[in-house]
Amino acid sequence: MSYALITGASRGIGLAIAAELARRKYNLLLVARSGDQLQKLAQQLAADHNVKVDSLAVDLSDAVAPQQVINWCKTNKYDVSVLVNNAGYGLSGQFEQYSLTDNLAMMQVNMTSLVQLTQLFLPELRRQSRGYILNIASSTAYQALPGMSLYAATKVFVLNFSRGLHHELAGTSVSVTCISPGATDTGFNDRAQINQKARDAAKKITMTPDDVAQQAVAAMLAGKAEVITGGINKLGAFAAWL
Ligand code: NJP
Repeated sequence: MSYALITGASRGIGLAIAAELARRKYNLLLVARSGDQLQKLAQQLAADHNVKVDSLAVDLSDAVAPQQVINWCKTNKYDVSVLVNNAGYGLSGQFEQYSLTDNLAMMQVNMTSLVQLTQLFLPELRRQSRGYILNIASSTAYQALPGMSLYAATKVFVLNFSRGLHHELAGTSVSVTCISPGATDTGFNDRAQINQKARDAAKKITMTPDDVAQQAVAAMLAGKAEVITGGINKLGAFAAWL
């Protein structure tokens, strides 16, 4: 079996997707910044699922990181048939409170690295008998989100880029799926420092990362264009909390 490469695999939804793919006997390539954590997870996933797992510590806010990722795959002769663009984070609060440097770093991780990795890996995916791209957008891509304006905009980008590419590649051996999770119990909201009222409300509708991962991988393998986990009605409530 060839390899599935997952960005943001050190915890949360990315780790759950990695485990779900391992359960389906994909070998894994785990990518994130936390190298020690990735190595521990690689050992555990390999032992639990009897698959090959390797990891690479890179910072995807660095524009050269995607090239480092593909160089690593080429050097090690890893055939990649699944690319999961999951790494991402949210800055919350007023747009003006963040520096341009902070905002550009989030845009690099959430959007530009995703585009770079997609561009770099597409020829490799086309060489496989079947290739998949799974992009993680967000429930916030479907509505204006005061308090997380730029984060939500990066996810609109991911959603519409994925939709377009899905149609461009229709009829080829590569399919593109975009999943938009609703609130998921990963600690994302704590790290984004979303206000307590919103965090408390989110807890009431939160899914587990495993739920999201199962739906995401099933949709990807079925070649679906777009899936929202959590439900659109619940999304409407989210904007009002911020
Ligand atoms: O987030 P979290 P989730 N370079 O914080 C990695 C979207 N989403 O699993 O680098 C490389 O637990 C980070 O690893 P590390 C969300 O926008 C979520 O909840 O070691 N990697 C970690 O593995 C995101 O796109 C919810 O710190 C970087 C991972 O990314 C995706 O789902 C709702 C990095 C983040 O794990 C996963 O989110 C929704 C960098 N510079 C969409 N920065 C939700 N949780 O409620 C971060 O609609 N990472």
